[in-house]
Order: sequence, then structure tokens, then C-alpha cells
Amino acid sequence: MSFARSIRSARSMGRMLQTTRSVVPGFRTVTTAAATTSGDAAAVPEDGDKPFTVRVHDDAYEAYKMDVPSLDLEVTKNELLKMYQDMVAVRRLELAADGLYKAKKIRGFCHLSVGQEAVAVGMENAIEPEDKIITSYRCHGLAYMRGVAVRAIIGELLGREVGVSKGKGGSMHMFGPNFYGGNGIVGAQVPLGAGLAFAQKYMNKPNVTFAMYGDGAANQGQVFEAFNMAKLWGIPAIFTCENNKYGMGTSAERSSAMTEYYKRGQYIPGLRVNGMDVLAVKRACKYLKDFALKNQTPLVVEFVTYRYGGHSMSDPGTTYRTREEIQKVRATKDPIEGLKRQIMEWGVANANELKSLEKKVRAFVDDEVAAAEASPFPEATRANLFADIYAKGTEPKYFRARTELE
Ligand SMILES: Cc1ncc(C[n+]2csc(CCOP(=O)(O)OP(=O)(O)O)c2C)c(N)n1
Ligand SMILES: [Mg+2]
Repeated sequence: MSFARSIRSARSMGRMLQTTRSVVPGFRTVTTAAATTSGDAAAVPEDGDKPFTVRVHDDAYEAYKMDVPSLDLEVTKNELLKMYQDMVAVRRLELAADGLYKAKKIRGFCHLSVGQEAVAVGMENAIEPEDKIITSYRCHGLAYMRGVAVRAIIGELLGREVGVSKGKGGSMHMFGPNFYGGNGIVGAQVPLGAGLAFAQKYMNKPNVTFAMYGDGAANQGQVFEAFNMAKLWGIPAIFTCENNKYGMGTSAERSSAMTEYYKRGQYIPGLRVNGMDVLAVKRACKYLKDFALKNQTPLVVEFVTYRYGGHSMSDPGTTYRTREEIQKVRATKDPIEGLKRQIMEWGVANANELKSLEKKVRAFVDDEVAAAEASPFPEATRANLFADIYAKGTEPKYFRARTELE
């Protein structure tokens, strides 16, 4: 068979597989239902700060060369409400960005993570501020969870001075305390994350780095180079694949010869996690951090999740998947609705209380957006163009062989 023909027949085989697989979406081994963690309303204490135990569903995890985490998780009422509030805030800020883009106030690129909120929120709730996170362009929720203000995120998208990069970076240029972006080159953040984790080990820090990438990026050569070095040097990098089922318009099954991304490290232990259940994510991240530090090893984690919108604002997101598929995930697996159901079932708060919390979040985000819109554009001067490139005090003497800008 000619090479071109073999490629063509491999493609049609791919299409056949896709058809078969669409019956059992993605051949998933973990559940992706959102409200699978169980709790006992009678055991929930009155005191909002008193811990009680809930149990993550045993279908939430699939492990490779390691054990699955223990399923018991201690939470408090206040923590559950904070997680709910955070997921709602992330979604609101992304929907605000969606509106501003459609109003042509945000130009260029804009990648939203609506549907994937449980990953950012569950992760932040499991780790310390001193742990590090680096990710791709789909970064607004993570930036917010790392402490970047909504006005700084939206302001950056709008190109305003109040933006986190002073309005000079725009989309993808989001950084914060122990948050290293916001990276537009697919996969490039993975070796950078390995470097951050190397520094943590070198400095004897009791911390890890979550180096995040997508199912599409998982096929990049540099990802495997980073795996190799991390394993050789025993560095605490947690390679974190957010499998949202698509890389632009290509399904994971079409792009990846092997879609068990948590096994892609081959010689590195891995864990597949239900990325739609924020409590399963939280439990997993704590376990992975402890495991990586105790065993001085990198790990690979795969969060199985879903993006509701297109790849970016210019992609309607419905040419390579059906509207029914999106609707079905929204209706049955939404991470925010899932946590809401659990909060109500366990008697942590009722529907009215949650509604007023949502209202407060909406008002807060609206105020932040107004502040971003009120901020001026950066001054269009040459000096300003060359300002803020280096950390203060580390500026080189020469910019492109010049000492001053003429
Ligand atoms: C090196 C490189 N190649 C191609 C692109 C164009 N591109 C941007 S995003 C993307 C798909 C990535 O998909 P995935 O890793 O699944 O992440 P997701 O967008 O789903 O979060 C591609 C091919 C790029 N930005 N960089
Ligand atoms: Mg993807």
C-alpha cells in the first residue's frame, strides 16, 4: 500500500473507531458525572468551620503504577461554599469576557474554559500558595484562583492599563503569584514547568509544580523530553493533562494514538481523575502533591473534563461535534450544578442561599468589569513600549544594542 493510501485508510479507520466510540463516549474508565461524592446530611456539623468527612466515588480514579487515593475527604461547610462561589466567579468572569468579545471590545484571541471550572478550583483548594502552576492560553480561571483580580484579567483582555500585564500583552498574558501563565505556544509550558519544579527541588522547597497542558498538546515531543528529564532527576513536577476531549476541532481519538493520557509517562506513575467533580479533583491534587514529594518523583495526572464553548471565540465549536453532545454534558455533568446538588443534599445551604450567593458574585464581577472598562489604554509612547519587560532592577544596559531609545 502506498504511504498516502495507508494514511487515508488509517484515517477512515479512525473515523470508524470514532463512530463506534461515540456510542461509548471516549471509552472512559472514570465516571465524569459531577455529583458523585457522597456525604451524610446527619453527620454535617452546625459549625461552618468544623470538618466532616465525605466520600469520593470509587469510579472517580484510575491509577497507573500507583494506588488510587483513599476516597475519604475532610471538608467544612464554609469550604464547600467557597468552592461553589469560586466556580461561579470563574464562570461569570469568562461569560463577561465572552460578552465583551462579542461586543468587539476584546480583540484578537480569547480562550474560555467554561465547563472546566472544577479543575482550577479543586486544584487551588488542595495546594499551598507556594506551589506553582503553569498552563496554556486557557488560563483565566487559574489566574483568578491564584489571586489575580478580575479587573486585571478582564483589563488585560481589553488592553487596559489595569490589566495584569498593564494592557500590553492581551489574551494569554496572565501571570500572578506562583502562576507562570498563560502560554500561547502549545506544549511549551511543559518543560518550563519541569524547570520550575527542578528549582523547587534544588532549593529544598516542600512544594510541587503543576505543569498543565491539553489532550492535543500531549502529543508534543517536548512533553516527552520533559518527562524524561523529570524522571531522571526525580523532580516534583505534576504533569497535568486537562483532557477536554478536543484540541481545536480535532477529537482526542483522532489526534492521539493512545488516549489514556495518564499512562503517557510510561515510566512515570499516573492518575486519571473525574475532572467534573471538584471534590474528586481536590482529593487527587493533595494526594499527588504528597506522593510526589514523598517519593521524589514526577507524576502524570489526567483530568477528564469538557469545554462547552469553541476552542477560542472565533470557533463556534459545533462543526466537529453535535449540539446534542454539548447539551448532554451541560445537562448531566456540569461541575457547578453538581456541587450545588451536593451542598443542598447535605444541608450545607438551601437553594435561596445559593441564589443570593450567585447574585453577590454577579454584582462583584460586574463591578470589576466596569473598573476594567474605565481604565485607560496604555500610553502609546515608545518609552512605554519598552517598559515593564524586565523585573525591576534586572533591566540590561542595552535594548537591541542601544542604551536609549531614539
Ligand atoms: C506549537 C503550536 N502549534 C500549534 C498551535 C495552534 N494551536 C493552538 S491551540 C491548539 C490545540 C491544543 O489543544 P489542547 O492541547 O487539547 O488544548 P485545549 O485548547 O483543548 O485546552 C493548537 C493546535 C500553537 N499555538 N502552537
Ligand atoms: Mg483539549
